[in-house]
Amino acid sequence: ASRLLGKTVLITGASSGIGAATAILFAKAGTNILLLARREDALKTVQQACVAAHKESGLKEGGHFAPIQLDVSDKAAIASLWSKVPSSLRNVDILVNNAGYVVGRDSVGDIDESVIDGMFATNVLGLIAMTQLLVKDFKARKSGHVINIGSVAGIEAYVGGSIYCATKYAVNAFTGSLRKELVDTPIRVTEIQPGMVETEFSLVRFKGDSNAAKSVYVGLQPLTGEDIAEEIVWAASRPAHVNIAEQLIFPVNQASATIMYRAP
Ligand code: NDP
Ligand code: 8X3
Repeated sequence: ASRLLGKTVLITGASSGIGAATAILFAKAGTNILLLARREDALKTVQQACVAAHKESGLKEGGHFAPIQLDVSDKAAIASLWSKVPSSLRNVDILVNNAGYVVGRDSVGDIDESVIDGMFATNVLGLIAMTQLLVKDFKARKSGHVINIGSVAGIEAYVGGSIYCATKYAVNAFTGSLRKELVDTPIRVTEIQPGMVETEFSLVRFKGDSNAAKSVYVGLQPLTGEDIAEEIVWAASRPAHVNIAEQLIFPVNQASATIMYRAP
């Protein structure tokens, strides 16, 4: 973790779940963090948790946490991002493209057009726009690390997941091309591919229906945001010559997008 001291991390979707847990763990490791998401109040709560985690660490490096309200599907907002970032935090070392969501489990033919557009705008086009912005800097500074949050849904398509799976397959393809393009540079490109993680993900999928969200995890112990945060921070803290290319992580009772054991 000493390799992370004083680094600056940018995390999209830092207001809940995996992104929030990742911010807190990076804060403990002595980094500075740009916390991006749409919900400003939730971002401020995460910022406070980062301040507390950094204080508890006793480290003197890092400790600057800037909440920035930003919708990654808003290209104009991304284009003007630097105007909202304190000048001391403009040299980002690690980009964590984590913002993403799914709505519903509808079959092809029945899916609302706005749901399709929204998922692609955030999960794919937002991730690409953020990467374009940061990779330009990384190339100029000859350093940097892009960490994209893919999914088992980007490796295995499942019934009722057509659009979400298509977005995560797109993330996988984009990340693969990027790693190959950057092979002659010190810039690292990682894709983290979680299975079932209990966050606000299912609540968002089922439009706030908490019973439907809970039923996703019945009979098994899902991963937590903290479990994935550990993988992200671990990948970021490998020696500079080591690139964790891809990492697929399941709860112990999950073996594919659709194969899981649920205790009766
Ligand atoms: P959460 O719903 O808890 O977190 C999603 C985060 O993304 C929130 O902070 C949300 O913040 C943010 N977000 C959503 N849309 C936008 C947007 N347009 N602009 C900026 N921020 C946005 O779910 P998770 O933590 O589980 O999800 C994080 C990532 O992990 C996603 O990419 C998801 O696809 C992926 N993943 C999740 C799995 C799971 O089982 N939970 C499994 C595999 C992958 P806000 O609403 O404030 O904007
Ligand atoms: C989330 C995994 O399979 O629940 O990316 O859609 S899944």
